[in-house]
Amino acid sequence: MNTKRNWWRLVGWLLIGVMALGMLSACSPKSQAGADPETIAEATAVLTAPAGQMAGDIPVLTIKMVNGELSAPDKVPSGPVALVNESGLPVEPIRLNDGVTFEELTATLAENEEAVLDLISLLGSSENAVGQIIYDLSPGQYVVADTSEEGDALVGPITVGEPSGATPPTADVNVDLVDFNFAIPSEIKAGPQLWQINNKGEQWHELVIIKLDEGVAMDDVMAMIMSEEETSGPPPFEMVAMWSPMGVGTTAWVEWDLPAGAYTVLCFLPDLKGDFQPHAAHGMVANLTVTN
Ligand SMILES: [Cu+2]
Repeated sequence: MNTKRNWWRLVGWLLIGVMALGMLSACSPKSQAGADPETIAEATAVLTAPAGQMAGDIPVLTIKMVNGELSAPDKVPSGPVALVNESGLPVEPIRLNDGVTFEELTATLAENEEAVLDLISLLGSSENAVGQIIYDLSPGQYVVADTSEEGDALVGPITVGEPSGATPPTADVNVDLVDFNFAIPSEIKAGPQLWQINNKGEQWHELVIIKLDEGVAMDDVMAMIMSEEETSGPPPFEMVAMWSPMGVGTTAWVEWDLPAGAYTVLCFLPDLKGDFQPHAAHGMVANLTVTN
């Protein structure tokens, strides 16, 4: 018994990436059928991977595939932790809000997927990352979820405990996400650069880097985002890199290798505490020049 329900899609309406511009005009999230609790139970059955192998100074969280199931250690230290993903699937750690148990999460998934949003904080991830992503993990309970299109697996609970004392990486580019803006350098170097991304706002945020097509202005993109019309065809820009939604107070390090050029940085997430307009419409847009 293994119904393929993508529990991740319950937050899919929040993961408004460039691929889903048309969703921005939708006024409410679409509900999906419940996740199969047995699938989740199966996915959590294997917790055999060794914890705490060190990548330099920084402890690692290794995610593996064991007998077709995601496998994770049951404990890692707090502080900077490198995600070593050997599972072959795109995965992301997710923090359970204080007081929320793994059992409560899985039970809620089975009953009311939208309610899960009140139980968790996403940490973000990037498919464009060069090398390992490092998360600043605060103590608490975590799961790791398969974030692929067809994915439905979830492994946990992972307890994040005492601090390792590891030194956080030194970033080349430091970005704060706030309500509603980016504190970001206007110019950075081309080639591999380590970004430190901090959500210092009161809402979840994401960081999407796009390159506008020739002759397209940011106003055109905003008009498209704000349009009630169903959009068709490819968007008038190229998606260059993306850090997916991250919760309040979270920090992560990701290396991106951007070629020289002019880019736009923006956040498409809806203002859940306000008018549900995309954060970009409230000013969460910045220009970024990458130079050789
Ligand atoms: Cu935002």
